Amino acid sequence: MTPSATFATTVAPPALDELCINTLRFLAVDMVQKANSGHPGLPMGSASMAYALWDRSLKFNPHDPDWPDRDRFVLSAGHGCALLYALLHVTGFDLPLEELKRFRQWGSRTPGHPEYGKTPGVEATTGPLGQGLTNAVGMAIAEVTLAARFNRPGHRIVNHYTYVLVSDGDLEEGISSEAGSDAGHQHLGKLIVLYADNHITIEGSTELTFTEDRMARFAALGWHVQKVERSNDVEAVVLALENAREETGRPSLIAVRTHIGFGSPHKQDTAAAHGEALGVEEVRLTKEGMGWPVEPPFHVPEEALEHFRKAVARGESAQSEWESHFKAYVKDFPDLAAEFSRVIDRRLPKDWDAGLPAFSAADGPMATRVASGKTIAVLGARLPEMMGGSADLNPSTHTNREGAGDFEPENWGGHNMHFGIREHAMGAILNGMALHRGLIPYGGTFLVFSDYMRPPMRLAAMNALPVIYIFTHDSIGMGEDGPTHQPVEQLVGLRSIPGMVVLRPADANETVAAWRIAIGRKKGPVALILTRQGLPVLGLDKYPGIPAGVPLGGYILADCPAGAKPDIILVATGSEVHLALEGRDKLTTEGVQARVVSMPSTNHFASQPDDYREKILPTGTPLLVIEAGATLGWRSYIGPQIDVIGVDTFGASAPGAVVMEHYGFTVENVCKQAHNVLHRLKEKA
Ligand SMILES: Cc1ncc(C[n+]2csc(CCOP(=O)(O)OP(=O)(O)O)c2C)c(N)n1
Repeated sequence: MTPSATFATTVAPPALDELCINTLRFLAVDMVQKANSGHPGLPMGSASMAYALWDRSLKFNPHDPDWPDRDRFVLSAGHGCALLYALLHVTGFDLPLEELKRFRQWGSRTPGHPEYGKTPGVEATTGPLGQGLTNAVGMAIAEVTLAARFNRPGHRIVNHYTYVLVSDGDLEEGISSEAGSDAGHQHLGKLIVLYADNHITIEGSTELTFTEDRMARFAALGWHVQKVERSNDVEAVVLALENAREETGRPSLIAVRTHIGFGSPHKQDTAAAHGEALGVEEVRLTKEGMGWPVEPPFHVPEEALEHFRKAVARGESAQSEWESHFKAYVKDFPDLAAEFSRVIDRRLPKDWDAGLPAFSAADGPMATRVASGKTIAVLGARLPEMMGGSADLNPSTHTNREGAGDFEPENWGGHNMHFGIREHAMGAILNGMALHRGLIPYGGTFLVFSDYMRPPMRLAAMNALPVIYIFTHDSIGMGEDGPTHQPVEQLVGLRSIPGMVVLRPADANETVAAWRIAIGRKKGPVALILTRQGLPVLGLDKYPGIPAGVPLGGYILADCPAGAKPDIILVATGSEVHLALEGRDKLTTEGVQARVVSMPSTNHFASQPDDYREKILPTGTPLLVIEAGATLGWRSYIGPQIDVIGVDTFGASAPGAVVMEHYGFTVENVCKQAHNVLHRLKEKA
């Protein structure tokens, strides 16, 4: 396969470029060496191409990292983050050199892999390979769809590129084919990928595992592909980037033949440069070999800093140019401009939830997936920023919005997305859309296939991204397709993701309440778990507590006669709530007083104050939990005799022993918690 273009010049970068590139290289080397942990090889090899992009084309303002029309840059090979932190520092983001010296330490702004929200200028949490590339596809989708919606002749207020730096690992991961296929199909011409083609992964040469013709593969996926043979040829990378931007109909892949650990006399082009500090002696030899002062570490030559910091003036001028365009836009299109600001700020319009349906018993039986579809139709009409679809299951997941148009190549104004049978990419694309801002992304599939998209869901939770999942066919109750399609362990699995709100509504009215929560949640994902089968509708006349009860996670749906103390509490979720209600009626005739608690969200219930939870599930009253899924997880409702030292939030970047201590895994804390349990039991006795 011949790439669309090959650049094989051998020009060494001019002196100032070289000084700047070496500044990046050695900042990364020193960060990893000081932490004695991290990945020096990729930064050393990729510094020149990153420099070519950041110095010559990337549109960004270090003093306003969130300016909406900036170009996006995603370091998909997140393990190489020392390079990103070095770039952010030298170009003038709020990342002082001190933070680079605290690389990978507790509480620093330079965690072991880039974390969105922790470091200004980091556009996405990356590290799990393939995710960043696919986030970037989502960002590029957001760009074209917002451009279609908001740009007007003479007014291009949405007009930026999405750049990504990937490694072999990113392209080996299967998700890159899903994402590449979708990006090629959608003609995302403003997506440009720089590939650090260094022929090395952890176990050695890519000859071991990765011998396909990558250029041919991406060309077949509909991409424009180019090769740059020499990584240090800044001008060749600059030219390839220009070509990529000129190619408007296809996304671009630029494979740059980089050298892992460039400059290290004993480690360059070997796996030894990948994932550990070079070592004091090798750092010395590398610096000497490249004419760099051995001491002090973290050396930033004034001339290089001065050059890098021009990014601030450049960025401020690009931003102010955009702002003056935007002012003119406000004048010509005041309503659209206000709408643009609203969606970028994630503000909901006034009365956004007016007109949501209220269902009556006569509407039933109705599957909650159907109620969800009806709710989406109403919400979508009021919230044009809602955009989503499913992994080829729209007719089953009820995720299609009538009249909202299809998002298709060159018809980017459509709201209905067709992700194809690509759940993994769908999850990561939704993350990219949310990261970009301006959209409320949602995606659907069968609950059992949520497993295929678990990695991006975990990242959505970690990044606190407002992404909505619509998972239907939610239990063995889905029937005939059998065990391969019947989810069992997925509910507990989703609930175990810190920050993921899981809602399994019992009927159509709980479904509406669940959607209200999902749309209102601006920080963090929500999974709606919906039935395939029809369910009776719990009319609001008989069950007026539903709208207020669902947001509490669990509430009393049907109680014992006034004043009576329940003999037992039936706790149920989703379709099993109806079983609990019928069971309660029968138990009453048998002389047993039963309360029915509907618990659409164990997460929300767990976060209610103790006295509320005690009111709903008084200590000592027997419980029977009814849920058509794995029973693991319900044990935490057993009572005061149980406590757990565990991890219910995402971890932190620091040496392992420090992390363990901060999370309470110490002898002192074990004893303290043991005393707490004993004390609680004594009090209850
Ligand atoms: C999904 C996933 N699997 C495994 C890893 C662990 N890992 C980190 S880097 C890497 C591969 C290294 O090769 P490459 O991507 O070429 O990076 P380079 O050696 O050029 O730094 C692996 C397997 C990961 N980060 N993400």
